[in-house]
Amino acid sequence: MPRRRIDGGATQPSSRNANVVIALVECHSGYAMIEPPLSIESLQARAAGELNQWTGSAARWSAAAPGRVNVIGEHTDYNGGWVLPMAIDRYTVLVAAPGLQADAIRVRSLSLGEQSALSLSRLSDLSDDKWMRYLQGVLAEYAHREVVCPPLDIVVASSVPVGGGLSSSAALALAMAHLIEAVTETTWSPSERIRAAVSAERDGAGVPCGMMDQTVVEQGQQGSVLLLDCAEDLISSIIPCDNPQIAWLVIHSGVAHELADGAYAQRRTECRMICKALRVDSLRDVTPEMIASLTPDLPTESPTPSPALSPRPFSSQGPLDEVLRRRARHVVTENQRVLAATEALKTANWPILGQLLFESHQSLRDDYQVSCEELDLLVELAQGHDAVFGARMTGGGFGGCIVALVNREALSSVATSISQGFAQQVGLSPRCYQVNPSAGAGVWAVSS
Ligand code: GAF
Repeated sequence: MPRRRIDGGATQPSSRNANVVIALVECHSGYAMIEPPLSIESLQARAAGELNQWTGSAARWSAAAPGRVNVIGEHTDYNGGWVLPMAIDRYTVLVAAPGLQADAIRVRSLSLGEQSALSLSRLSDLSDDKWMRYLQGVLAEYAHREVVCPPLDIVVASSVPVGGGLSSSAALALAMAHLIEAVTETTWSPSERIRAAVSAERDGAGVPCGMMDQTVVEQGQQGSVLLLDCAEDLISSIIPCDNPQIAWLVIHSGVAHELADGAYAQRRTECRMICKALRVDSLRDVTPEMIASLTPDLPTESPTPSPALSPRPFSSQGPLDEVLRRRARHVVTENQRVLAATEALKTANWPILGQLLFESHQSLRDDYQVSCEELDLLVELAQGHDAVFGARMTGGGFGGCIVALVNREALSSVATSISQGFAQQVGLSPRCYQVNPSAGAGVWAVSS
């Protein structure tokens, strides 16, 4: 699978050594280790300043939505399973003023350094700019139900890393939903907004995603993670996790994940094939015994992961293909891990929770095959540190970030040690963020 680095260069293991010297120089001059968060107010002030410079208008409306980190439960949402995500204190903020161009929504993104526009009378003509399609999709969902936005000039400022697997797209879509409601003086329910944002991602951006990201971005709770039951699309419990003993460290591999390029959709297809073979509606209904009965020869130890593995033609009568069995095993065991992790979180049993995170990563790497070398290296480096309880890739995969559960007292030394180990092997200092569980999306008053 082609991967793009955030800095635009190709991922070339062979070119790594050439970069080591540069990275080591960075090490000696001191890393800016953990990037401090930017408040919603400061993001809003930046965006409002830009809007004023660009159009001469003062910001009249504003909305904000957080990114998310999924603690555990990956690729289970579209299988009717369980997930355990939190909204985080990294935000996408939109500010807007009445538009100066008739029939147009004009948008300037400070984080992307790009500007784009779309026509309100032709919302179904997909924008050439992928990021614009999230806004367009949400506008179209509101327009279908007669909530018609007037022309607007919008500026986006964000501290959610793009391509990091931290749901920058769901944050953009849900901030837009709240902005439309502020402008049109409408109020939709959280589940209506979530559905609008999911449609924007599926139809506009072409990613056949589940509901996890949009649900937690909309309904996140300060200081807590959400246990979501994706069979019912509901929050099944809210679990406090702002314990002073621990910290959540997110480290970006520097590899931009691309969900729309086919591998995500391929995993969904594989899961549907398994359901057909087992004659069940969803993998939620599959037990380990059902897989075991079909896989007498499946080794306990996973083979070396091969990105080229893909399912062979499949007969619903015969035994499950090796690749499909592994996909099923990931989903079924991951659901069990989410429920076990929920108990560990409730009882503040960090060693058990940490172990479950490591096991989840292994399963995603070997059975579901959605990790990459850089994510594996980050998890391996985390595993070598005493103060790390557990770590795993988070989000859709194929790049993006890991999340590590860390003893808070040692947070800074963990970040330094993982960053240095990564820089020595890959030639790049990864970006590190300490994230805290935060509240979901909403309208944000414009400060004068
Ligand atoms: C992406 C998707 F958008 C989610 O719905 C979910 O499937 C996730 O990948 C994997 O757990 O973030």
